[in-house]
Amino acid sequence: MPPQPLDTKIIVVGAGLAGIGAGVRLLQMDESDFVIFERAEQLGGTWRDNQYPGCRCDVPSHLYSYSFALNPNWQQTYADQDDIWEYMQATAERFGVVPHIRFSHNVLEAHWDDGGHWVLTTDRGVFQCRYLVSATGSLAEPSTPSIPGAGRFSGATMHSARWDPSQRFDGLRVAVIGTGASAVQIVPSIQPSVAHLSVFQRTPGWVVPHPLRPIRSWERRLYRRFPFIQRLVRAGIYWQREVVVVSAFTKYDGLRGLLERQVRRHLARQVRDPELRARLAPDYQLGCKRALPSNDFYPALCQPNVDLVTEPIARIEPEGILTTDGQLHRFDVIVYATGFYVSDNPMGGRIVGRASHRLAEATSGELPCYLGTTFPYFPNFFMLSGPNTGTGHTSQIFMIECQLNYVLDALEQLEVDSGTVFEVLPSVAMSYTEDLQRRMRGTVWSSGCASWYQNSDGRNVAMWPDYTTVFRRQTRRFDPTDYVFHRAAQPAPSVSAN
Ligand code: N01
Repeated sequence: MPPQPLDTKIIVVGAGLAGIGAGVRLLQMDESDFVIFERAEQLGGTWRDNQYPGCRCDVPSHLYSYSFALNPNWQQTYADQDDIWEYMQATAERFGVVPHIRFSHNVLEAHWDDGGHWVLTTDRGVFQCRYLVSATGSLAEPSTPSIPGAGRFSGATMHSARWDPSQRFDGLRVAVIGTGASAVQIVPSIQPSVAHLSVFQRTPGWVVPHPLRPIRSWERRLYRRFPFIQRLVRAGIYWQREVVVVSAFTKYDGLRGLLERQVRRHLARQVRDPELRARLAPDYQLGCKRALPSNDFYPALCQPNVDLVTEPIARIEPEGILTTDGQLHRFDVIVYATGFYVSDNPMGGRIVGRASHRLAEATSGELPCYLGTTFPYFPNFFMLSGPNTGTGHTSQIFMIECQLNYVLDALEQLEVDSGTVFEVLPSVAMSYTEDLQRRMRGTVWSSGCASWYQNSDGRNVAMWPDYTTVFRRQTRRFDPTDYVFHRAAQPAPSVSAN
């Protein structure tokens, strides 16, 4: 076991895309006094955890990579889970991040001690640091609904993000609960081998045509030889998505209507049965829930061994699932493709700032937040992929890199006076949050559907409501006038978030 650092300048929690990105950028600015705590034995975050069959990113590969580590070797225009996970491991190795990762260190609690430190209790000891960076990700904690009787089911169950590779499906009767991004990939992957598949749909998704294709070997050679060509392709994808998708989702209803008509044609082309088609047609705006690229989900639903169940689930019996119409559907396996705890991610309850405030108050929208990154009552703290930094149309890595620019600029400025403690001004965080929620009105995300983008009050705490260029501009520089500073070991400034 490596020696435990009792005190280190920076601790990053989580070795997923954000944590590895943070490690690379810290090393690039000659900062090596940091460790990354990772609860698992391997890095990779959501791309390590989601090993269900068919798992693939729905953002094009050339865009879904760090700007400092383009990958000319992507095999397909939309990379599968294996390739992304391998890319993450290769990037962490290549930039020297791996020696900084403390694997199998689960952070049980982190609290600010008012003496200028964060104190972290892990299952491998207690550590402290001056700056804490949370990079635990928003899609990290699988959510399995508490359906009455679930514990009495006599067959096998699994969540899409905790896939059991030893489970065989051949010849079995299988239920998939949910029709989100995970389900539309699982269903066509297992349908050919199962005896019978029932897909339990509560709300139909917008299933859009998938422009997936293999990247040819001559293209890969071209990207290896002339990296600027891959940069051009990447820029083209980025701008096309910004201009078309963000405009349609946030500003121009007419453009959204045009896209909706195209997507409805995809449904009409792929599902000939009018009764099934009607049950699959969404009755809310495109983009309100995450759009689901797939060319094989609808065809799988049309197969004779598949049925779509839209009757609500009443409870689970030892033999299967009972729906509210009194029908018992018998199964050997139940797959929960039911998503994640996002605004109510349990990690939020474990990070405790000044005056006993918990990060959960910020992630659930009770406390204001600044740039999705800093919060009142949380001194010397940064959160990556924090509230309202999510996007449905472009790469989350773009948003993470914007945040990293900001964090690194902050650290550089703060290190001029190394005893400084900083905290965002509540007035700044409040006016930022109010402005963001004001811009959210009139976007597709406020058009009335329910999704994981919202907290329990229906407030959208996940999505960025504008062009990502705006976020990049806002996070370019750390502006000290947005913050209050004091010396470590002095009493914290008296600030109120209200
Ligand atoms: O989860 P979801 P996911 N009874 O929350 C249903 C990313 N991702 O794992 O819509 C019955 O989207 C729920 O129904 P409803 C991506 O950001 C990306 O699929 O709430 N059904 C819904 O259909 C994505 O958005 C990729 O009415 C219940 C489903 O379960 C995010 O992860 C691939 C239920 C949950 O859908 C989450 O996707 C995979 C209940 N009690 C994931 N509770 C790609 O890049 C929930 N549901 C391709």
